[in-house]
Amino acid sequence: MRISVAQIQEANEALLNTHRQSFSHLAEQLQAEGWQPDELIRQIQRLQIAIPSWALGTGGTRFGRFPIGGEPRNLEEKLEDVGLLHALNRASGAISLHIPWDIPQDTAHIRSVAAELGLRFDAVNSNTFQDQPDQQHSYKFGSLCHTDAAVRRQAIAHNIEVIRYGEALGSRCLSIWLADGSNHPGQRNFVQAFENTLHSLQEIYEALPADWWMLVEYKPYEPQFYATVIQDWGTAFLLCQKLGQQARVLVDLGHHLPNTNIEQIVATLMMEDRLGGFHFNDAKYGDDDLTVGSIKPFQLYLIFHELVSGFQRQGRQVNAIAWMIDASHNLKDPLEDLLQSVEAIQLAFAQALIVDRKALEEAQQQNDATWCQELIQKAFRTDLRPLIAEARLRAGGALYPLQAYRHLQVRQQLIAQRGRKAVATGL
Ligand code: PSV
Ligand code: MN
Repeated sequence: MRISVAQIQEANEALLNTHRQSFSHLAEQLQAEGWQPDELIRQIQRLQIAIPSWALGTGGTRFGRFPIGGEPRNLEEKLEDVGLLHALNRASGAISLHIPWDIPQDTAHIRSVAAELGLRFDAVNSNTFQDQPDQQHSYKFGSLCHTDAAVRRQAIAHNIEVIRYGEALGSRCLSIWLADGSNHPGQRNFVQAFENTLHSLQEIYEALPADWWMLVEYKPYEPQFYATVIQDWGTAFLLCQKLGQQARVLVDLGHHLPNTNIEQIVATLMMEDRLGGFHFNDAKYGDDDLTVGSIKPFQLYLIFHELVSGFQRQGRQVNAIAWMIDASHNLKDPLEDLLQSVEAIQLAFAQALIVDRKALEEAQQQNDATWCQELIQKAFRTDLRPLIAEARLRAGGALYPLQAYRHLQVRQQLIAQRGRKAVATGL
């Protein structure tokens, strides 16, 4: 299924007048504060968020899964779904693949389908946390950290294979998340596990094309509940430092223990120029993979405040790192959830763009805590939804993507085409 320009225009029709009024009011307000709405819009349009190929179907927990119907049955249909999102919001112009869940059989064909939909391939992800039916050695006791060199060799070879798929698709980074760790005190020698992981990563790093990045993702627990080899940003950072300039840390928002100051981690990684990418989601308790911005929108905004400050310091554009969503949709329609997530990311980014950084710096120097907080909260409390809608409108997208999605009955059509029982690969 494809969404045409005419369908988008038709969906926008009824909303145009109200939108014009609210946008012109907001634009005036922003201009009065010294911002240029056109420039803000250009920056918002530049931010493209990769959609994970594994999150287009309903997720589940170990207690069950409740498929919604019409889920993509193969990679082409996954591209088609991301194409639908991108047609609506013009901000989801990339897809991140997980291998072997989504092996591109015919890379030239898959590339041309993606190009036709205006999509590019973001990070390719390896998977050594599950055993595949045809694999020789098991990852039950780890992969890159394993005590047995043969298991490590198999996991290294898999990662190199993923790089090759990525090259054929035009991707520029390999994203590695390891489930390696232990469940029981004393089960594993920490030092040996770290060193094995480092040496395995070094071999993969050597196979990395010169213009690629290796993204190293950390996570404190799950599936291992006693110790995880790459448990936190410090461990990931240490590995990256030992590996070389092309290795960078990937921050998944759900991979922190409760109340961790993620924005401070982001600031430190940017200071050291080691931030490589993001997996956006939101969480209440653990790695809950909920809709971005649904639980802690203020935290998301503070993270973007550090990101924007960091990019401005470095003189870089916002598209300098890999932006991805990593979420699971257990109750909602995955496509609806992804539309909400992308919008939440855009909003937090836009709010961070209108922080008066000069005034903030002065207030910080004077230790004027009250005024610092005032400046930070002012931007967060400005309703920038009309600005995001205008950015979409100018790019040919829908003023209100979620409403347009429902109006066009996308899910019903996908069910009619693919069947009620179609279930996507993923977790
Ligand atoms: C692990 O929880 C993770 O965040 C990693 O990024 C995996 O690749 C992904 O989720 C699998 O769904
Ligand atoms: Mn992740």
